[in-house]
Amino acid sequence: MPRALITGITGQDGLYLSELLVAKGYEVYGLIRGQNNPKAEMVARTVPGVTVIAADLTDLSSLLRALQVAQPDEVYNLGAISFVAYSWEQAALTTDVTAKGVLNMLEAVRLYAGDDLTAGGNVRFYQASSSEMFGKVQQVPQNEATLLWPRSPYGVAKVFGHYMTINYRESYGMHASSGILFNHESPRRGPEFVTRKVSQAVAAIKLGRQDTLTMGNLEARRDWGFAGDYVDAMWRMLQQPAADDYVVATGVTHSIRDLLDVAFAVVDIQDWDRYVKQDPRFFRPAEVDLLIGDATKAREVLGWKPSVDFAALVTMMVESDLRAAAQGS
Ligand code: NDP
Ligand code: GDR
Repeated sequence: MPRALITGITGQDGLYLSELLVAKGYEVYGLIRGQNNPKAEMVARTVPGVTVIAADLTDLSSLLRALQVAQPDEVYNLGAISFVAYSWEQAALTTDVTAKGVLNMLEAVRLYAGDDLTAGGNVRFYQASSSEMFGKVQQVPQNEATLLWPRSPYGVAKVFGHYMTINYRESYGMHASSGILFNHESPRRGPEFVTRKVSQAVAAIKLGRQDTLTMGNLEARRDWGFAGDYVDAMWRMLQQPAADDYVVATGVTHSIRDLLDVAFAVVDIQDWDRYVKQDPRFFRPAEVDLLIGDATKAREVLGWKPSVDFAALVTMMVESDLRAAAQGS
């Protein structure tokens, strides 16, 4: 039975990935931080059979102990401070977790694997890199060779993690791959991110529980896919004979206005202008440019392609929040 260790198991991707791996017959271990993290119970309920281990990405020795307990064949490093807007408010903390946390995890794997690693590596490592690294884009669409130009403390931290992953691959022969994933969403998306903020608000407006949705930049554009599809790409990367970097994206971009159009249309509201306000509070000090991913390499090498398009994704999220709101959750 293959064994996997996932950091960030309480997050959107951690839950989908653990479900995928359990279904494939893996024994799955997940890191939980904090002395009494209420999400531990949610993980146990959502993905029965997963074993949780207390550890924190900022504490190398806790990561080493987690590896000794899990004895994984595959490590998926998904843990991060992942909200871009927040990264300006706590840039140093974002650096500690999202940048240096990657180094801690890589180093823990190296220490854990010891000679085996230098001999070719028996622990495979996945790093959750991001399209935010492209920032002020130098090429449209973006692929694995596009110059990185991050525009937020989060983006800068992800660039560090990305190059450190490549460095461990090149220095120690570690089977370390980096997935440069574009935005991916789902009903499990945190409510701080724009798609979920909109889907929750649209459901509440439809049910008469909310009358205003306060937004930031409506002209921003993203290449949005479904998280369930994207965790499958992560797994495929670690099944390759050699580690590498891959862009994972749909190749289609939409604006926040498009998101509002589709989300409100699900509840038969066409004139959403009367509900939506803008507030400078939700604008960012710097925005990324036209993010569109070119996932040709993932398609050709991994055999990966997205299965859910933008309209289906937004509809799925609004319908899920309508059901949750109707049930009073
Ligand atoms: P989430 O924000 O949903 O989850 C982040 C996870 O990181 C949570 O489990 C959180 O734990 C954990 N975490 C935070 N701080 C620490 C810490 N100090 N030590 C250990 N774990 C910690 O993110 P997603 O699931 O959306 O994304 C997964 C990864 O992929 C992240 O690294 C993200 O940056 C990256 N990514 C995401 C994309 C997306 O569109 N979703 C696109 C590209 C990259 P807790 O619940 O306890 O806070
Ligand atoms: P992003 O996601 O920054 O792309 O990072 P987010 O959903 O937060 O923002 C997307 C775009 O929407 C605009 N926007 C708003 N965003 C939020 N959150 N709230 C608003 O009210 C709002 N109004 C407009 C933003 O300006 C932005 O342009 C996500 C995270 O998952 C990262 O961890 C990941 O690396 C990248 O996706 C790829």
